[in-house]
Amino acid sequence: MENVDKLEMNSSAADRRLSTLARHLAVTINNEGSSIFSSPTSAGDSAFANVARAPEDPILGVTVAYNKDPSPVKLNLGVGAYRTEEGKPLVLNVVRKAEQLLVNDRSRVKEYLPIVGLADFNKLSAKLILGADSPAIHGNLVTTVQCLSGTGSLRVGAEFLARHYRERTIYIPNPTWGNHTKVFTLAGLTVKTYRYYDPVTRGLNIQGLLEDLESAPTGAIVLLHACAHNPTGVDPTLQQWEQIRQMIRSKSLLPFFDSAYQGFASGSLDGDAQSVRMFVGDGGECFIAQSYAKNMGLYGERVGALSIVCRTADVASRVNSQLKLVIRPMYSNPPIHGASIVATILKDRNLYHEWTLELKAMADRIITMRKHLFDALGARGTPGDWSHIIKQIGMFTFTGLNRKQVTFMTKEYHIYMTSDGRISMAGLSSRTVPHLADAIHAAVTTVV
Ligand code: KET
Repeated sequence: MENVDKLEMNSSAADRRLSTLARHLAVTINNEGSSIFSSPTSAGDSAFANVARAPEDPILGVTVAYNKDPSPVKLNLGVGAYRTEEGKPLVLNVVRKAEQLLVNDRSRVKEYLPIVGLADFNKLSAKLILGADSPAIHGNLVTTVQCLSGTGSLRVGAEFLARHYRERTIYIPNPTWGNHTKVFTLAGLTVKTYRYYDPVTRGLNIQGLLEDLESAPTGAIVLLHACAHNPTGVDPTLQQWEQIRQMIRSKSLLPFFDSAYQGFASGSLDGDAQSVRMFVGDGGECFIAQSYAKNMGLYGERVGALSIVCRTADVASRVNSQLKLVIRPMYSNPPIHGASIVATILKDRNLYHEWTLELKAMADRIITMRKHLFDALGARGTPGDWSHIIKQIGMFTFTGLNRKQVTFMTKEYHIYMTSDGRISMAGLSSRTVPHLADAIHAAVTTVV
C-alpha cells in the first residue's frame, strides 16, 4: 500500500514536471525559435534540421563576444570573475598550497565520492555559513550536500522542493541574477517576483518588498541574496533584514538563500553571513546554496553546497535521504578535487587565516576600483549623480546605463558588459578605469 502511495506521488510529481517542461518549451519555442519536435527527414537531411540557433547566454555570452573582438583596448566587465590589477585571473596562494598538499599525499585516490559529496567539506561548509557555534549544527538540524557550485546547489534544492514541498511558487527579487528564473522553472517551480530595487532612489524598495511578501500565498518560497545582491549591489540593512525575517516567518514563507559572495561584500566572512544567521537563529527552516566560485576563486572547479536547516534532526536525516534520490540520477555524485581543496583550507587554522587575508584583499581592491571610477567620472564632469558606484556592495555596479548606451560603449570603446548596465568592478584595474570613465562619459553625453 505504502509503495502504491509512493508511486502515485511520484507519478503526479512527474506529471507536474512534464507540464512545467512543456510550458517552458512552449515559451522557448516562441522566444528562441526552436522546435524539438522535428520529424526525421529523408536520407541526407539532418534529423535536427529544424533546430534554430539559440541566443547566447546574457552573461556568459558577453565573454564569447569579448573573445572575438581583436581590439587591444577591449575590456570584459561582463561576467563576475575577479581579475588582478594586471587584468589577469587569480588563483589564490592558499589554493595553490592546498593543491600542493593534496598532490603530495600519495594516500589520496580517485574513487567516487558518496552521492552527497565529501563529508568534511559538507560539515565545514555548514560551519562557514552558519557559524561554528550554531545551535542548528550542534543539534544536527542541518543537512548539507556537496553540489556543482552555486548553480548546482540551487538546482538540487529546487528539485527537492518541487518533489517534496506543498507550495511550488518561488518569489525572486526584481531584478535578480538572470539564471534564477531558468533554474527554478526547469526544476518545476512557478516563478514570481517581488519588488526589490527602486531605480529612482537606486536603493532598496523595502516597502514594496514587504507588501509583495505579505500578499504571497502562505508557505511560498522566497529567494534571498545572502549578501552583495546581483546585479544591483544593494543589500538590506540589518534592521531591514529583521523586518524581512519577521514578514517571512509571520507568513510561514520558506527562505531560500543564495550565498554566492560570502566575504566579497564586506571583506568579512562572518559579516556577510549575518542575514542567514538571523534566519537560522530564530529556529525556523531555511535553504542555503553556497558557492566557492568567487570567494575562493574556484570558478571552474564547480564547488558548492546546499544546506537545509530543519526543525528536527530526524527530519534533517530524512531530507538527506531524499536529496540522494535527487542527485543520483542527475550526475550521480560530485567531483572530488575542488571540494578537497576547500576542505583542506577550511580545516587548517593557518590556511583558513591566509584565505581570509586574500579574500579581504580582493574585496578591498574592488572597493578601491569603485572610488577610482567615481573620482574619474567626477573629474570629467560626467552629468548625473554617480554616488551609487561607491555605495553599492559586492562585485558589481548597477550603473543605470541603458541598453543603447551599453551597445554604444561596446561598439565604440570595446567595453563588454551585460545589457542591463551592470559592470563587474572586479574586472577593472587602475590602468583601465580612465578608458571606462571616457566611455561612460561619452555614452551619457551622446546617447539618450
Ligand atoms: N548566484 C548568484 C547570485 C550569482 O551571481 C552566481 C554567478 C551564481 C549563483 C552561480 O555561480 P556558480 O558559478 O554556479 O557558483 N554569477 C556570475 C557568473 C554567472 O552568471 O554564471 C555572474 O553573474 O556574472
